[in-house]
Amino acid sequence: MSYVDEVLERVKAKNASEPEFLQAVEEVLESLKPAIEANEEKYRKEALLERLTEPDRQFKFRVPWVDDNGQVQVNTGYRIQFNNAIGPYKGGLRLHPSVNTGIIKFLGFEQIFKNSLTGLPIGGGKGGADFDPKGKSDREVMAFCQSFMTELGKYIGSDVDVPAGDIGTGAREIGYMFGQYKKIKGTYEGVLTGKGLSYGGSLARTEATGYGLLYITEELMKCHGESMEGKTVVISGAGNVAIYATQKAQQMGAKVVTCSDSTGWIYDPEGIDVALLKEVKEVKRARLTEYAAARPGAEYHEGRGVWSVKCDIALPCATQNELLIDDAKQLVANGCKAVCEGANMPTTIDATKYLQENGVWFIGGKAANAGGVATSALEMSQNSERLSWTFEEVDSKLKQIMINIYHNIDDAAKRYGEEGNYVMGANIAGFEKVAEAMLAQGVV
Ligand code: NDP
Ligand code: 2IT
Repeated sequence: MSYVDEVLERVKAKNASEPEFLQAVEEVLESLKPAIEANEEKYRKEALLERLTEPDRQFKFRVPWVDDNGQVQVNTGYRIQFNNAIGPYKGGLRLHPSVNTGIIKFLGFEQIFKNSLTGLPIGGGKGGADFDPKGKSDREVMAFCQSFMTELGKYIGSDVDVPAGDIGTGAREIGYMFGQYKKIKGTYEGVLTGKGLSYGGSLARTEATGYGLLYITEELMKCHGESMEGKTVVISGAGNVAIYATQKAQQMGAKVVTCSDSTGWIYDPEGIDVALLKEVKEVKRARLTEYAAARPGAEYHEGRGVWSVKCDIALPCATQNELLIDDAKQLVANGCKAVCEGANMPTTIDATKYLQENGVWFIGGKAANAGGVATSALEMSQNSERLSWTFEEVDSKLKQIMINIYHNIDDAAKRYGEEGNYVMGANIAGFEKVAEAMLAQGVV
């Protein structure tokens, strides 16, 4: 049996109750096969893949807090420090009722390769809690965040592990967490990214994941002799990534006709009104029905359905496993040319294969959404030198990073005779740097 298959079997047996983690590991290891086979004996002896698929450590803790009725609530908090071969652990905090060990582990595992692809010195980690910020008052969110950080604060630090936002964690939550860390530790350090601009945040971090997604998509189109101008784009999600992806796509001359949340989706043939979407989602924290109510030409549909809309480009920006095999078939039938993932693992493995086999240019999340964490690393740099860069400076660095990622993954795929397989290219390019660092640092 090949070394990859051997390790895959072991990982499956050991983590049988964590389907998302197994999905992420399978996707990565299968596509690393050619790179592993070239060094199989050495990697096997060093147990490189066993070490790569086992987190350095994982914390799971109780988060008690008091709601507005005086009732004590208890949530479960997580932080998984996966791999710090190339830099301090880095990755977001997800606050969503679905959060469990397997989900945080899949996100932390993917973060290792994504962070490596940015070319910046950041390792992989992820955390969060099964807390649902929806419908909570600001005071309740603060109470939760303070209790969460009271425990998390023991394990993180600006040179150790630097969390950030993810689903359910935005500027408000990061602010409360930063305040509590500072109070407990008494130090003013860049321990979190995605901070507000008045206390160490970076310009363009809010926009970075969505903008970065469009920079790499634009480069992909350009390298195939196409442009974004006049293209019809479908986007899922209506959060941080989706909003700024929509904004940048429109700035590039494309028309974005959909968005979605966990209850329904919008088809807006005139093109999504970003200012209205921001008002509904960022200010009012309301449902998309409010968008439709304020926009006569837009249709609201219950459930899921954005992938049924005819488009040139599809950008999944909500959550994992939201683009399934039937959606892939519909996209292909409708003539979709490119799918680039703003979310983490939004496309199932069979759907990914179907898209690739049917000539759709497909860039996975580890490459396509790396602009967020890359800009987080730029925030860390600014915090270390106690300076802030202009929006244009950060944005132009972000753009260059995304263009570099495109060419690195394209080159890696070509090196292994798989031109156009950007999934393989990303996994291999991300892996190579981490593997080299791990081997150089000995058995740790
Ligand atoms: P937000 O919380 O800002 O927005 C998430 C959006 O996705 C919301 O519209 C939400 O709808 C929808 N959504 C979440 N969970 C589900 C679900 N189970 N089913 C259907 N819809 C859902 O998160 P982000 O925009 O920050 O994150 C979106 C994705 O991008 C995630 O996969 C995240 O890991 C990834 N990502 C984020 C980065 C960042 O910098 N923020 C960086 C790189 C990747 P509703 O409001 O109804 O829940
Ligand atoms: O999935 C991700 O890359 C993020 N949620 C952003 C992580 C970060 O540290 O900015």
